[in-house]
Amino acid sequence: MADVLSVINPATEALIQEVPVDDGAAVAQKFKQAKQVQPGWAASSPADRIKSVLRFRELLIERADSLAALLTSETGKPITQARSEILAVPARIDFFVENAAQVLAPDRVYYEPASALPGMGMLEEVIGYDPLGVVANISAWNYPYFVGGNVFIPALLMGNAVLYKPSEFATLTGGAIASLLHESGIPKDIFIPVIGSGLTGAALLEQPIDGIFFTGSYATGQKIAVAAAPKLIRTQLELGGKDPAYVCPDADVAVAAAGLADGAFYNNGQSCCAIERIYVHTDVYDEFLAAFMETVRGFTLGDPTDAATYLGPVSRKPQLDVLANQVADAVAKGATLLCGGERPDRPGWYFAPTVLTEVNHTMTVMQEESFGPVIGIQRVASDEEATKLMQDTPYGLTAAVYGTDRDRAVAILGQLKTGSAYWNCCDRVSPRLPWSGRGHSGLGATLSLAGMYTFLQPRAWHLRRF
Ligand code: TXE
Repeated sequence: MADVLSVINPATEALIQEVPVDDGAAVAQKFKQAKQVQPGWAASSPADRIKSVLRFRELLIERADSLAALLTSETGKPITQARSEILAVPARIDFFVENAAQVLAPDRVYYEPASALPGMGMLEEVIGYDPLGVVANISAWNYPYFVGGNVFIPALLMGNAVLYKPSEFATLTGGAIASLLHESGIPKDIFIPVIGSGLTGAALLEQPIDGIFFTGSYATGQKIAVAAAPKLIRTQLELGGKDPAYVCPDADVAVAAAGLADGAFYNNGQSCCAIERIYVHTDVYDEFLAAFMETVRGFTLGDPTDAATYLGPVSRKPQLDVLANQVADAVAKGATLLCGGERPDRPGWYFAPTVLTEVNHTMTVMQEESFGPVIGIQRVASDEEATKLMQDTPYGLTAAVYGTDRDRAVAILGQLKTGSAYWNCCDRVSPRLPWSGRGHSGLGATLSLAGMYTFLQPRAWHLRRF
């Protein structure tokens, strides 16, 4: 009998379903199917591929309620946030669709008419774009529609076949995405879900795939890079972060507090670009802290299916220990626990929203990704001190500065090695801008035109006529 994985509801700890897992032989068979049909898909008209993707867009909107309910059931994401995620995908699809024809079109970059001189015929130089072939998309559970869609939508539009492995913590949503794509006209062998945990992901990497697009943790990202290295294939890794924010002395404190509290606690802090560390200038520290705590105390923790809930359970049980250990480590080293720090007395994998002050960089909470509802706030005396502390991380996903002076913010942010830089905002992603990490936050970019070209390989055409 095939192995199964158990899908558990994090809010109730009840078993939702057992799903059969793909073993090595099943993964190999799925690769073979995709390999066979991918050339035909690449040769199909981009207009037909666009039509299917636009139908998928329509279905997402039509079925947003039931898809959101499914996502909430297996990840514990509050229902309003699940709906928001699904309903934000159409804007990303619009960007990809609007640019697909232009990105795929060959570029004539040089032309020389035939000359009367002997042997000097017409010369044309053209850049053509070929799809990579069959690509693997190994995905995370925290935003399956966003992080998956950033890969599989442009990959399909550019003419690739996709073997899509959803996270084992968002398996049912992965299956729903596959059904919707197939119903929209994407052939079943062009988008194939591959079901299972890390072992299945590893089996996928053993296939002669033409590209790997991974979203997940730094630890797993390293393993993916090692497995992909001998293949010499396109390897893209979107990994975690320890994203900092700095509140300048001239900041609008109310705006900063509300924005950063949401940035730290939205989706229970389980966002790659969640605010993970806050540095506040001493001149506005007390005022900021008061406003921040007021916002956090206003967050409603509860049943994620209730539209009033802002904080649900965390999605993976083992993370509860990670969070408890970070809090214990910080308190043992002198931090002040302003709220939370423990599991509320109720069933489900809940952790109370936690704010720590008097923190420093000897504490794991200021060094390692929390990926949960825990935030450390540190007082600083100057922009220089804030900059130095923000730089003290191997990660480089995003950073934010709140203040009224744009030049000051840009000067600080320019000194940080991050893929995204925010002035008076945070935890924001745009389809028009590249989404990328530096250092331990990853390799390559999704979204923007760069995130479309990444699914293509250029070919240099040297064309002469005599
Ligand atoms: O990651 P994991 P998770 C980051 C986020 C956090 C992590 C959370 O910051 O660090 O993702 O996601 C499969 N060979 N981002 O917990 O555990 C596994 O089955 C092949 C960054 O899911 O690394 C799952 O499908 N595959 C971000 C996937 O890897 C393997 C946006 C990820 O699992 C494997 C969102 C193996 N050996 C989250 N082991 C961004 N930067 O955009 C596991 N897997």
